Amino acid sequence: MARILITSALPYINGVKHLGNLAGSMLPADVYARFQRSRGNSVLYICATDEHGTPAELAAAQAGQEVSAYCAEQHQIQHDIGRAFGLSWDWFGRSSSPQNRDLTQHFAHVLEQNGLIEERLDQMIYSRTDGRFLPDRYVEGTCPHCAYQKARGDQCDNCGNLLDPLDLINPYSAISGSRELEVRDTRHLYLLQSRMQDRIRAWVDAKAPAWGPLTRSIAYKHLDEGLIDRGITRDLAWGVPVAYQGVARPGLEGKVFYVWFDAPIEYIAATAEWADATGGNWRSWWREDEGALDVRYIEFMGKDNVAFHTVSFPATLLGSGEPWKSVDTLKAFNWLNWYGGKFSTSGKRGVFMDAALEILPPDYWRWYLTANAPEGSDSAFTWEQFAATINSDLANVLGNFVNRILKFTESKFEGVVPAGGEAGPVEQALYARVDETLAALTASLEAMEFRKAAQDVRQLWVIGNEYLQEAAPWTAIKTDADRAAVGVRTALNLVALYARVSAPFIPFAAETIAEAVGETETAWPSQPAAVELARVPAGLKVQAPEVLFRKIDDDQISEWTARFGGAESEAV
Ligand code: B3M
Ligand code: ZN
Repeated sequence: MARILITSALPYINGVKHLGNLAGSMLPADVYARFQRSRGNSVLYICATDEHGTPAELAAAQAGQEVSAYCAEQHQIQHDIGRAFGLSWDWFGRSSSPQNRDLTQHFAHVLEQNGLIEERLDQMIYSRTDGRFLPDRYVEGTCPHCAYQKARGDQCDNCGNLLDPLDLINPYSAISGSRELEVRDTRHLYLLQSRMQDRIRAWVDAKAPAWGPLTRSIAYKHLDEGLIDRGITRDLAWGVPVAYQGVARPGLEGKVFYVWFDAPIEYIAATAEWADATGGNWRSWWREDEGALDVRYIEFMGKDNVAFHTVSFPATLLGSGEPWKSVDTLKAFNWLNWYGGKFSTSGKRGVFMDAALEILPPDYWRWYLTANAPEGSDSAFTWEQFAATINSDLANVLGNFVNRILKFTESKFEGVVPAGGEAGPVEQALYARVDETLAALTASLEAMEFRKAAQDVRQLWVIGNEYLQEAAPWTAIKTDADRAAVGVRTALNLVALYARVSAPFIPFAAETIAEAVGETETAWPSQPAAVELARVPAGLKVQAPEVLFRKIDDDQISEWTARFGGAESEAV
């Protein structure tokens, strides 16, 4: 039994996430976690809300709430929606937890002891209008790399480059819009990444063979450009105080750590939150001197987060000189776009996780977003493609198969799995195809190739349809009762198999399908098809489920296009 630690990028606390966020981190992490659990492995899937920094402060201000109250409320909302999507986190923590405060302060402390943190007199943008410093997202302006006019102080959303607020051309305050900005002195801590260049490159060299091309290219781009020292504190009120064991660092009273310093540490701290709540042992997952040497650690995230996870977070972990577990496989995703443009909260473009569940059950989204995961390149959501995928894959291929054979069993065999007959050449041919496709599916999931995996599971459904077409028990029943019995029994066994192999993708429907044929086994199939397709016994009572998947019609497409925007709405 392998021990597999899974984390997905921590969603910012500033409001419900859109489908692009879900598709590029939490959903694939969940599919993978479910798959590995069903393989019998010991899986710990950890996520949390990222609650510090300017995104939290700005959103709370906009909502007219205290930051702490805002975060508590939004955390609960994100938690509940994630659960409604079937996200099977073992723990969904909060980066504002005491565990994260302690660990963040611990890391800063040991990094400083190791000579890797330096206090510097800094110049920061100060707004006279707002009466405060404007770190990171508090300042916006034109990107020096790509000329995008709404680049944020910490990163350009358009080209992805990390920025310093001082890099921005024509900066203005994100609070007041004021351009009355000046540069003032302020003291901050810097993590001396420049001194860790060789160590981090050696670490990347060792890990990169297990990464995909997207992750590798981003990691080496940053290494080749040369690592720069990074400010890890901010003039903000909300965050982890720059202190150690309750004592503020002299000269930096009232300041907090930078959100990107404490956020990845929350992967560890959320595991500690989980342990405190459940009695688990978090150190055995994270400390190589306490059992974590045999842990395989996999991170899921969008491409804009990769630099932080291949350079910055490793700098924290390696620089500590302590035996922390670091990532083995980093699975990065491109963007899911909305009709070729970006999702936009302010522009009301795109579907957000809460609205998605208002209009359709979670499995519809899970299936579409996995089958069209932005893996090799960006992918674009369109209602037309969404409807076509659901109607074809879920309603026609899977739903019809399940429904047809169960209805037939009800009408011709009183809902009881028929006895009699033996597998013949048609079944042998089916077994061979199932064996081959199941092996491909297992390999795709192991490799975290989610589009391919969705194609493979769909192919298994197709194979069932083709088998049923050929076995044609509705014809056989007129002349050969045994042949009809074998066909029906085999098809019902296919239904049971589908429940098991579809569960990582569409867990809710998979449960309904399993119940229909009395399948209680949830383990991933590991036996030859001849064995796996002989589990549902003759004599068992089965029952057709309520409609599994409803087709999406043109009226719905028009309605949703009007509600959520579509091709005709302006890109923002
Ligand atoms: N909250 C950014 C994002 O959601 C950030 C990820 C943190 S991962 C430690 O894209
Ligand atoms: Zn840019």
